[in-house]
Amino acid sequence: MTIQSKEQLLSFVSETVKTTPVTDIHTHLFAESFGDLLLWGVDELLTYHYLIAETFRFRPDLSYDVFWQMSKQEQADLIWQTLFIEHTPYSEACRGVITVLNRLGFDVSKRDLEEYRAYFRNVKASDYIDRILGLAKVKTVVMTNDPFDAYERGIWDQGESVDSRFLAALRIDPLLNLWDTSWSKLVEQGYRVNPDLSGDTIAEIRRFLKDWIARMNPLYMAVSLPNDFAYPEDSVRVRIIDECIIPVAREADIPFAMMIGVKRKVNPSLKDAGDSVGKSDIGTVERIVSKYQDVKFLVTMLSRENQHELAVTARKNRNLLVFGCWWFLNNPSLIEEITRMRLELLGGSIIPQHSDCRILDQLLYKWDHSRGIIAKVLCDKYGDLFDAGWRVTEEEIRRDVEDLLGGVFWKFLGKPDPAA
Ligand code: RAT
Ligand code: ZN
Repeated sequence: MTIQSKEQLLSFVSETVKTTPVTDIHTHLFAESFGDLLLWGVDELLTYHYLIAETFRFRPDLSYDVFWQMSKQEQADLIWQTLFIEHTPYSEACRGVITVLNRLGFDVSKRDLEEYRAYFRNVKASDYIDRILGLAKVKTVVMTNDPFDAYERGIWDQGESVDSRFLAALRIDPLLNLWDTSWSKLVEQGYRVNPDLSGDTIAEIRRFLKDWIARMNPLYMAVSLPNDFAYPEDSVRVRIIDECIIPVAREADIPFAMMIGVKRKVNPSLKDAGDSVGKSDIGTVERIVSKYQDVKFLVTMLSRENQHELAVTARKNRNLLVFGCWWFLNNPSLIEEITRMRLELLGGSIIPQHSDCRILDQLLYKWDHSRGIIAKVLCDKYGDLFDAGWRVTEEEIRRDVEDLLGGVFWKFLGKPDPAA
């Protein structure tokens, strides 16, 4: 049905963005069968590493050691007291907690942390997964699966049936960023590798990747890379990319996802919260994606300064799909600016957002907040076309939104959306 009034257009766009189920292409969430790796509940929400960093800013006298020796509940109490009671929780990560509690039906005006805790004591993980995925309208979650993690390896080795709503991504950071220590972990797993890449090492790394692809059936291989990642370069990292990752990605027909721009451990005392951001050289992305046009690349960059040139690079290379507003960019003002710019340069051939959730409950806020912004930007774009006399149908809007919230990803992979 063709939409005839602007008012009707804007309300239909907003409603469609709000209700269309999402494929969340990068998270740190896990299916229930992964046991302790699946995090959920109010104490996990409060001890999210984004909030830990914010808490230390208001507690100049708090020793890092003292904090890390506290129990999770003690840490959560301190964070609640510092960020929510002694200050107003308007940072995006704080606001997220409030959105989650509100969406779960709690009276947040009571500020009663014990009441929220009491609820979680009586909830079963499987019911909670259903509840959160349902409320957040997330149909598929892509996990971050680490073959270097002994606990996780154990789960894959048991080969338990995996919840089809949770799909795998093979994460290979240690291989590309910490070869000095990770080569020995490959040896422990039975691969004949040498620290200097001599002998069978290259073939054995390929065998390692192919074995894990066979075991996990990942949608892509992924790595986070430092802001000074350079390509080409005479380095172990680049040799492994050229001689292992690229041929395996080609053969398995899965993308290589590069998340570029992290400065790891600028403050090691903060642990997971101690990483930062740096500007990267877009030439690195340009050179690698144009050299391997028969390989698919999913790319996100961490610094705001790289966003425009990344979008332009995607215009030139159809094997490059830009995704998400990552980590320090996952804030309303930046999501809006970046989404607007990407739609203007690339139309709908983008994945505007992923959640990066570490705690299941966060799906509620990360997607609520992002959907609101995506809807706002889309309303402007459809509105501009309307003003120029272009008319769209409801079916066309549904098609466009479904594409942005998952369809583009599945088409890029060349796979049917299993949840469709
Ligand atoms: O956003 C985050 O939680 C970061 O700590 C990282 O996990 C980042 O998203 C990554 O995947 O490396
Ligand atoms: Zn992540």
